[in-house]
Amino acid sequence: MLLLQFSTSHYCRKARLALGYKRINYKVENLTPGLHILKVKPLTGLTTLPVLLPQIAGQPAVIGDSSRIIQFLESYQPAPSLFFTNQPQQTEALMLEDWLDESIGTATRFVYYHFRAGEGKAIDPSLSSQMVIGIVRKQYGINDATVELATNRLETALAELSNRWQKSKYLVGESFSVVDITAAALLSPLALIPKYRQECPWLFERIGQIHQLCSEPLPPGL
Ligand SMILES: N[C@@H](CCC(=O)N[C@@H](CS)C(=O)NCC(=O)O)C(=O)O
Repeated sequence: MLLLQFSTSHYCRKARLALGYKRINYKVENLTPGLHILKVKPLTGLTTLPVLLPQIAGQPAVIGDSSRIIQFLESYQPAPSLFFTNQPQQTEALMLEDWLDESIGTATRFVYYHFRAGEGKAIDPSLSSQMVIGIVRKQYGINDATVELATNRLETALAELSNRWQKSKYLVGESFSVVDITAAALLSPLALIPKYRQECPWLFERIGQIHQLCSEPLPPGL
């Protein structure tokens, strides 16, 4: 299998964690932001990464979007499973995955790029890095007002995740699932931000454990 990705993207990390958890061999191709559209749009009709090319006879040629990639992996190789056979738990898992994807992964992006352009500029002050950060901020409309909204959304999310992860090893039910993988991947960029490191040690401990379980190198900062 071939995973088309941006090496630093937290959504691509989510797909890698799932591939690693299922012990599926794959290769990655790192694309250049901006130019990636030339390759990706004709394949999926979308502009986003990750995209998985299974390259296996009888399987779909192309799968875009991290959630659909995990659905495919689950049907291609059901064990170990990231889904639930219990229907209410499966519904809860898919709803939480969607909330993490659509709301919290985006909020993390806003807070992370705001940090990298300001307080965290020293992480990589080079012109090329700051140019990329500037382009991302413009593309997504990242500014003081939108970052404040994103920070509030993250606060609610962290309260909910703390509640669930401190009660049990798993965010839903009694087994490791797509929800644990999604939260670990999409919140991992916060590991570089001192405020979150100080306030949420439990989060980074769990992110570290999940990376180990999925044989994925730790994210920057951990
Ligand atoms: N819902 C998508 C979101 C993926 C996403 O936002 N990817 C970003 C990188 S973190 C991307 O490809 N952005 C480039 C673009 O939108 O042109 C998924 O889960 O795969």
